[in-house]
Amino acid sequence: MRGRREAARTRRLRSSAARAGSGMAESRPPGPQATALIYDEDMTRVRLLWDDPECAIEGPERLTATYARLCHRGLAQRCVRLPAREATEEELELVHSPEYVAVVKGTQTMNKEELHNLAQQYDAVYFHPSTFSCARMAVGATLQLVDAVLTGAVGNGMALVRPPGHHSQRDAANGFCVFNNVAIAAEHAKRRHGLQRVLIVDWDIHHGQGTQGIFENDPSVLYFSWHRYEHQSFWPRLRESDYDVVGQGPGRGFTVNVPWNKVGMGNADYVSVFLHVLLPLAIEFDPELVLVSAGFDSGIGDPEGQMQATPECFAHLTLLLLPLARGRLCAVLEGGYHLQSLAECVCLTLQTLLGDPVPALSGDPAPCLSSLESIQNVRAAHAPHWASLRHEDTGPILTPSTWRGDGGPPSLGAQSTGTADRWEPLLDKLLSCSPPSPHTGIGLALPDSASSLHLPPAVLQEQGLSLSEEEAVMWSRLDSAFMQDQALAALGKLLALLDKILAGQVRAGIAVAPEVSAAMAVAIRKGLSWGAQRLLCVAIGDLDIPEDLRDNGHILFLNIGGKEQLEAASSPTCICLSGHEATEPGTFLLALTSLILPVAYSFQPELVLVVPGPGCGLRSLDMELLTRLLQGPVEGRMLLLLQDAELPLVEALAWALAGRALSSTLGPFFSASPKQASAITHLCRQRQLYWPMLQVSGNPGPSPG
Ligand code: Q9C
Ligand code: ZN
Repeated sequence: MRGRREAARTRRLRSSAARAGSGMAESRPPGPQATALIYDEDMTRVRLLWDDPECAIEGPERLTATYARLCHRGLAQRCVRLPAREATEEELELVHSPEYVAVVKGTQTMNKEELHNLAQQYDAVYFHPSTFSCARMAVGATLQLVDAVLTGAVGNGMALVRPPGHHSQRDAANGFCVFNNVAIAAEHAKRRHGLQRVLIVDWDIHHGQGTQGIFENDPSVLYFSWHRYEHQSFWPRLRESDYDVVGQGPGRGFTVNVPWNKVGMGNADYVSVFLHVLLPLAIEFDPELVLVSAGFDSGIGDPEGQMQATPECFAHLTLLLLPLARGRLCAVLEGGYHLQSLAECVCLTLQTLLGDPVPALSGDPAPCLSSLESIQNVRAAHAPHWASLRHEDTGPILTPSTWRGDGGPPSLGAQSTGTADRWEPLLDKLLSCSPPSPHTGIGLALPDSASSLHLPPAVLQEQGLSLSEEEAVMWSRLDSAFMQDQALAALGKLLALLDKILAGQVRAGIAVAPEVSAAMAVAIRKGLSWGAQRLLCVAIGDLDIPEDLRDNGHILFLNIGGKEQLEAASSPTCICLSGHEATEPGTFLLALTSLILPVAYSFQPELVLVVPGPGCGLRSLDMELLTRLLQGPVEGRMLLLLQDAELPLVEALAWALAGRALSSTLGPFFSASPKQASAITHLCRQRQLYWPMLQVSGNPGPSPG
């Protein structure tokens, strides 16, 4: 009997698998879900005319190689193409002085010697007769992108521009930068579109001291930058790049600097800084627009950065930013000097903007001691300015970043320094592998009564057969007398859907069941019987994991907002933040960034189950957010289990699984109650030895047990 059902299930599964894969590479028409790409060959005209090893790395092939790869991957074709334009002088003067604009304008008619002489007046800059036109176009391209996003013509986008902008100051060119593209765009968003809060995320490996200087007094622009610093020995070697420089006057707290004091920082270091520093502040700030100073010299292989973040890391960084400002994100190219690494990193960023699931993050999920010190220090420096950090006893600052002793602090190390060629063998491997071919198909297991939903494309509706009573007893371990026909039908569909997810035929799905705790136990047993080694179950509300599934080493159970469970305190695989206050917006957001996501990134699950159970007090927006972000650590393989009563959530969550922006902004900000905040802090400290991404300081945590 069971055999025949199984066979029938498999047949259905094969035929629908083909359907699930279709129709996913189509470009979207302009609209709030579309992604814009701006690229104009004119910006390849500017190039170095004389011998200068320092400037030679900033050449036209940076753009041509990147654009070629975007086309080769089929990514450029999926974007809405917007024309670039040259910014007006009035627009340049939103940030720059008329005198400086006139100086740059003068380069159009200069000869080589005059260009060279002018360049000597600045640090790490060259000029070309096309510099003025290209630099105006870099600004104009950025403004076109911002206008398209702010008018709703597109949802997000990227501008591939040269020259870069973030080192450029009101009166000076610097570090290959002529006009400050992103700073002008932020000013334009404020003045022309009336925005009150703009977030600038500068993930280039150099400090955007130009941008910082322009907005240091301005509380309407939150500027975040991480940068290679090495205790002030790395270019541009400025005291004002350190973590204790936080802005001035009304702008105090709105400049956030994360110095990297070692090279070799990798994926775990970058994601940790986003989770523990940038996101809490950005959520509290509640931006209306996110501008990314997207330099990829922070990527592996770059000769300037000497860091180790792989291209997928930029997919994760992008994913983590997309919930802000309802996804209104504009990425604008800054640095990036290893052509292959640059091109690949841009691909991963754009792919994420397009809503594709993010690939797994490789490498050790533990941040290094040096990055933990930076995290601790910047959190301590900002605790006075941000409610989301205030509850922390952030502890004393360990070592000032400017500390310079003999040979530096004792081996706190990220991996030791290496030359660019040391990475070449690894890089070739990393960059040559075929592009990820994401299964974007979503499956739904809904009651027959559910109909007329507005669902994303490539959704398949599961038709699985009802379970027999014997099967139901086997999977649920419950007496079948409690099982109604409806429940048997729901479990049958759930198992069929989970089969497809486990087999990789569908990436993610949603199942609705009348008894969600029984469904949860069934799904976990199914995952285990399939051979899952790491299964993360995030249960919200009053849900408990059956005795026989506890502590078997393959399941990590995270319960938010449930009843107090004393036994859980001693189990390493059971993490409970109890009490219904835990699902209030402020507390939940804090738990998400400081507990749920760090645990998930540390655990590296093969499958995530998300189960809003009885008494789940989460707003539907928070469910969307959880759905979107928890896909990061699991390559999108997620099954949501919903109670019948939650059926109205299906549409929004199906879109969240399919990669769409949140349906509204996260704001206004609520802060967690001090009691809840300290409960979260306590849990994080207690578990940080098992789950290293929970760490926020260089101090060792308590020993387990
Ligand atoms: N050896 C951008 O990435 N040279 N500018 C530093 C250190 C200047 C970088 C020399 C680097 C400028 C946009
Ligand atoms: Zn740079």
